[in-house]
Amino acid sequence: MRDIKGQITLAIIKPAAVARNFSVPILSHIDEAGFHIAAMKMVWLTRNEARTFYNEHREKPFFPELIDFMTSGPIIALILERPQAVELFRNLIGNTNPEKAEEGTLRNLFAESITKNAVHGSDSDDSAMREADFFFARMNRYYKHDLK
Ligand code: 3AN
Repeated sequence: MRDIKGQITLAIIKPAAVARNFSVPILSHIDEAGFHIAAMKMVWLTRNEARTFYNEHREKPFFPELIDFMTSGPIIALILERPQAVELFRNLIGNTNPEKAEEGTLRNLFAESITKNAVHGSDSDDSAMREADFFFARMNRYYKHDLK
């Protein structure tokens, strides 16, 4: 398997964005920004799964609301690949708070609120590897072959 650390990020299209049929427009933006979709699936997280995924936030006041929201409907999880994937995807999604997200960013275009903020993107290469493994436990299967 080639070394994918530093080349991938884990993205999630969150429940409200999926429910409002924003998935395809969001995927178009991701494609136009030059990311390769290495893996993709729609899943409805259990509360325990959501708690595990967001474990670092368990003490935060917004944690219960975050878990309620992230388990309110199906989500789309993606492994996105390109050089500098983490940083460039964070730029594409914009600030956590959609009111502060720059014009043209995914959260500016598709988010409703700081909780219902449309899209998740890993915040570091280590997080990307951990989060990709969370959703795609056998992710090495997606990387058997080099991309052309
Ligand atoms: P980001 O997703 O921009 O990296 P984090 O990791 O700080 O933001 O927070 C994870 C998620 O928790 C956010 N995407 C958002 O849904 C929620 N969140 C963060 N801060 C708040 C807040 N102050 N109030 C409500 N929800 C929040």
